[in-house]
Amino acid sequence: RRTINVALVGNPNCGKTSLFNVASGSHEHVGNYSGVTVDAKAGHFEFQGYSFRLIDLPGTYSLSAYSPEELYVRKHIIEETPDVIINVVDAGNLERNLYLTTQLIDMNVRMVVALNMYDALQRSGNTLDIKHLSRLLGVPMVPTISRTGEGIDNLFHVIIGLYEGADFMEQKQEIQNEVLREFREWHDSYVPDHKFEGDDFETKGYIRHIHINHGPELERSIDAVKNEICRNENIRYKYSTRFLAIKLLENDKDIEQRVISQLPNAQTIIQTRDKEARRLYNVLNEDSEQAITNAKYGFITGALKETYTDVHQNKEMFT
Ligand code: GDP
Ligand code: MG
Ligand code: K
Repeated sequence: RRTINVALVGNPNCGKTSLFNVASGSHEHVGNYSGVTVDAKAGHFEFQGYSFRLIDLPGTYSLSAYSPEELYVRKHIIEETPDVIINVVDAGNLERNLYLTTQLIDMNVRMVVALNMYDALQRSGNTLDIKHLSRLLGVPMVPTISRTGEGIDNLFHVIIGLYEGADFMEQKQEIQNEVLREFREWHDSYVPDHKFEGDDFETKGYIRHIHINHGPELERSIDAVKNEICRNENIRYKYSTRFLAIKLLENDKDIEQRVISQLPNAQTIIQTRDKEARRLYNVLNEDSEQAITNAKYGFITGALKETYTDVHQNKEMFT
């Protein structure tokens, strides 16, 4: 029986370790990383006839190369290639938490968002249109309360669906109904104009990968750098070349070193990056790293405007 490798990625204090404990039945200490050591805990468990290996990664706000935690998490994703990533998100702090989500989307990893601390969101009276936000991001989202364990089964049902992918329908007879129901529910809301049935599934595919749109100027530069990277036809990339292009435009030194040591046309790639960075500065009047950050927050703000209602803000409008 194959083991499904799953990694928990999310901001500090969003409930990763609590989720790890409740899913794996372990009793890891819930506390902040001291900052001195960076490591990850692994837990093993069985669910619905599947074996899982779950990794609790250190908390990060971003996937840049600015802290040991960020580098560690990124290295884990790139080198260990987990089958599915659980992006744990504090549902009460969406704007900040979804920034990391947009970077994971750039990496084109298979993932599900655990909308954790959902109890706090419910208590606040604020509302979130989960299905719509899930569609806008192109990522399935499952509300969870890792302190009590609510939603964790649903989360792992969706993970099984993601892992099984296109072969899932063929195997559906062998898979317990509960798994299929959860996954179908998510799928139907996720691709609303496409009903989940039979052969249709495989041809249309269920992963509707969405790029975060960074606006025309940035997208043009990302494409230019990406095209240069893709000239290496015989290189098989373990992760998204779009992610590489974005990281180069962010002046990410770690990715730059990887490109220089691994790609024969690194010099032309870096030259293209430099040329595009200068062009961007001229048209946008900000450096490319800042422009990318701003574009990502712009995307998040827009998505939340459509899906999130803050009761306190509404009240202010009437007083
Ligand atoms: P981590 O830093 O991401 O590993 O987060 P922890 O698992 O250490 O949790 C941080 C704090 O949030 C702890 O006090 C948890 O008890 C609490 N917590 C975790 N999940 C939930 C949840 O779903 N709801 C609520 N209300 N609190 C939670
Ligand atoms: Mg933790
Ligand atoms: K913590």
